[in-house]
Amino acid sequence: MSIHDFERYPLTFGPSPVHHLDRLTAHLGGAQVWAKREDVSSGLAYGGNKTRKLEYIVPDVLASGADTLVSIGGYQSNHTRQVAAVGAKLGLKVKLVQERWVDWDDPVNDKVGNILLSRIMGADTRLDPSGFDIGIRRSWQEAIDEVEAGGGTPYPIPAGASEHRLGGLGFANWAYEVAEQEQQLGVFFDTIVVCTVTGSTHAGMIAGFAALEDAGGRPRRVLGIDASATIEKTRDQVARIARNTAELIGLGRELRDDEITVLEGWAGDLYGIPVESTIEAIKLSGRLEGMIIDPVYEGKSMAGLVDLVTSGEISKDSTVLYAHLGGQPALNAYSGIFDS
Ligand code: 5PA
Repeated sequence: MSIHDFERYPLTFGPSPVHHLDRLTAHLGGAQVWAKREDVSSGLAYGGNKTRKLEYIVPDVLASGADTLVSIGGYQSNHTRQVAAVGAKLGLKVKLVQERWVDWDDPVNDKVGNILLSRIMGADTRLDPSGFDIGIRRSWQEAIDEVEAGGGTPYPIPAGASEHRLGGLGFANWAYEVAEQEQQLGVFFDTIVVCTVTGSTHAGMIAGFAALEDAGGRPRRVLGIDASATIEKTRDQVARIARNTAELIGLGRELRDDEITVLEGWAGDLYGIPVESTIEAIKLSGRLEGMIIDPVYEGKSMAGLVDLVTSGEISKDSTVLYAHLGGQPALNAYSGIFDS
């Protein structure tokens, strides 16, 4: 079994673009920094990393005969917005539990950005006062039960599509896509920087790059930057999903602990609350590259990249690939931090 044996339902335009961030690279004065853009690779409601994960889940949805996708996230979840878009595209109903994962008192937090888009696309959005947790939630189970009680057939998609058997495949394939793009561009990315919360993005990459390395590829580091602020849970979840995905794609060995690196230090104290380094990173990539990143995820992983490159922890002779996983619609709920 390899990644190529799994069916993929196309939801993206093709490989996501890869480009050099020349002004950011010059500003940081260290490693060469490139980006791979999940935020501009799909026509479905601005895309993002879940769209790529869902490409490997949709065949299972269609085979199941389900008529309703049921998923969960915060009020400003990018994941639930992408589930809403995929449901619209497939002609399925969508039920979303939107929990109060972030204690952020912007008055339009539950009205603009991602949740607004999900509503436009016809999803049934249900607000729930529960706080942040990447685990399996009762409210999600209740929503699934309700669909059944109403005579429907639910297809449950967990938070971030992570705790799903196939959840790691999208980014295992991302690794193969990177290897092909490297051939075309004549570069080698020795370091990958990726934001991690529910884990299957980072985990899929770990499994995919391990398989490439075992097939004779050069070794590289895949650095996950925690944005959950619940580091132990996220580390465990990344390790578990990476190992499951590795088995699924036929790695044929156990992943070593040193292949699973989740770094802490840029999440702040709470999921969803930007700290100074997040805001600086957002302004930096906006001003230098016109590249927009968000305060919940990508701003935190970019803050990590900036520090790691500046400190030389990612060395000057490195070529680093920043995984831009989307997420910009949430900015609308954070206008207060940029109003001066
Ligand atoms: C998210 C997740 P993982 O959850 O796969 O670790 O990905 C982290 C991540 N960047 C990184 C962006 C823009 C993301 O949206 N978002 C979640 C959501 O509900 O949107 C799953 C948490």
